[in-house]
Amino acid sequence: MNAPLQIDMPPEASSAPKAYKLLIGGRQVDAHDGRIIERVSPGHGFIVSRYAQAGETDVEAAVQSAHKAFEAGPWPRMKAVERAAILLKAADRIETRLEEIARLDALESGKPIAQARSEIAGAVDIWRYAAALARTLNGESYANLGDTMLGVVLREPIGVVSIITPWNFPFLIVSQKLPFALAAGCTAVVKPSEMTSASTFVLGDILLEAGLPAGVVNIVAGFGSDVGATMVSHPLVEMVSFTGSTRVGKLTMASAAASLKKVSMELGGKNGQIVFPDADLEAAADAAVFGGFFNAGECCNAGSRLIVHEAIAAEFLDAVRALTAKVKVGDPLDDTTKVGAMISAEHLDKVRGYIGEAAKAGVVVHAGGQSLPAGKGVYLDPTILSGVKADMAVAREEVFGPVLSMLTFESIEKALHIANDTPYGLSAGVWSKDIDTCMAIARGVRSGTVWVNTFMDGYPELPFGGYKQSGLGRELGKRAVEDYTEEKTIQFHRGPRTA
Ligand code: TXE
Repeated sequence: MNAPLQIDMPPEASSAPKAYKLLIGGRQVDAHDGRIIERVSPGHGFIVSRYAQAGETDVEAAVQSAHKAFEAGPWPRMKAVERAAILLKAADRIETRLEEIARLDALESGKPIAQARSEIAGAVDIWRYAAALARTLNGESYANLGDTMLGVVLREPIGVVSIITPWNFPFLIVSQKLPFALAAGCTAVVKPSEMTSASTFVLGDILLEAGLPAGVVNIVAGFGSDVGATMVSHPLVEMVSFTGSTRVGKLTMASAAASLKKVSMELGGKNGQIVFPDADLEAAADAAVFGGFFNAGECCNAGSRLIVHEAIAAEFLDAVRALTAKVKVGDPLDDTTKVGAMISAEHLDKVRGYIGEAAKAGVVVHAGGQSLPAGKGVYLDPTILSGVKADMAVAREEVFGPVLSMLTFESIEKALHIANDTPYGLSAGVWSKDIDTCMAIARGVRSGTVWVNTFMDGYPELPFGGYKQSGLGRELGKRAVEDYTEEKTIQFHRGPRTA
């Protein structure tokens, strides 16, 4: 075994933690009762940020402010071109501050800095895409209802939207929601995860700098049980856009149902990559490692189940193990790191629990073989489990860690059965050179996305979301702005009433 990797303390560790205030009504304010949340960098073990911790009184102020900005305007009534100009300015400002935002996300979530940079660059692209959609949002007209009738269907902003986001992609996920809500003319209250709020507060700054009117976006840091829950149940909120666990998604939907709010849900996944013997096995192994260990597996799209044809299972396992041994685990701030820290010690314990259970049940555990950092920090060596059975917890539940479970199949039907045999339906991948095989899997898998000979790429143009318990509704894609609108039918009649 090599000597354990050393984690260098970054300069931030020797200065005071950055402090962030709530954004309410265009002003940065302390929490009503002065409480704060301290975030410890999971990669280094020092307090990296302090956020004002909202309570119900602060949420009330934030919702009232969003409501006022919606009712009094000007935001919902501005020309689309004016709203688009502000979104474009925001995109430019995000690009200018990319390094700062990426570093905050890396420090607070433990993700590798190089990956964080590409997420922020992706977010810039999404803000620009949303700006373009603002200008193409239109309704429908019906001149085919007879000479005396003209039907017009307007797309009007739905109102105040509560946006609740998790810790795994702090800046990217808010960017999959907020710019589309804004493009539609909505106002918003945003709650980032209590563990990774800093970059969302920076986004608040950026939006004010870009000329967003006060109160259009309000940001509250805090916990789900009080802040999140109030954002969902508040009578002045018309829609809830949530990304997080399926468990909390269900609670959120139930609460939103009490006042019949619209919901958009991006929840968990238990995604399979299905590998056939005729595939480009080198590419498939590379994608298996990427899909399993990207963002330390803390990813709804993680390809956490490798479903491999039994004829190549041994060879493929060797290839994946060899590549895994080369995946560099370590300091999130090191440009060459591929797997950084996990989000928290509690989460690490949960993931280790899954590995322990599987081992007890006879599964073979192949660790990546890295020497993990000594001292502070929450790290787990990428782990491959072979001999996993489809009914084991590790094969059915969202582990949310760098753990790849390998299962085998002998026919297309069996592969499909395994892939679909979970409550989730977010994404899947298939590797084969045979178009019929690819088509059979792509059509047969019940999931929102299927990658064919690729894995986990995403584009703002393509809708993203889940079947079954992976969610409700789609984000991104050309209809993303429409999701934040209501349809209003107006019938224009001319002449004497005949009906
Ligand atoms: O998610 P939560 P957590 C999964 C993953 C992970 C587990 C727990 O399996 O291990 O969820 O992560 C807010 N009303 N995913 O605890 O709890 C909360 O404050 C309203 C899947 O972070 O769902 C945070 O802002 N809001 C996933 C957000 O909801 C509430 C992403 C998500 O928190 C609330 C992250 C409530 N009652 C975790 N309770 C993915 N699909 O990518 C909590 N929140």
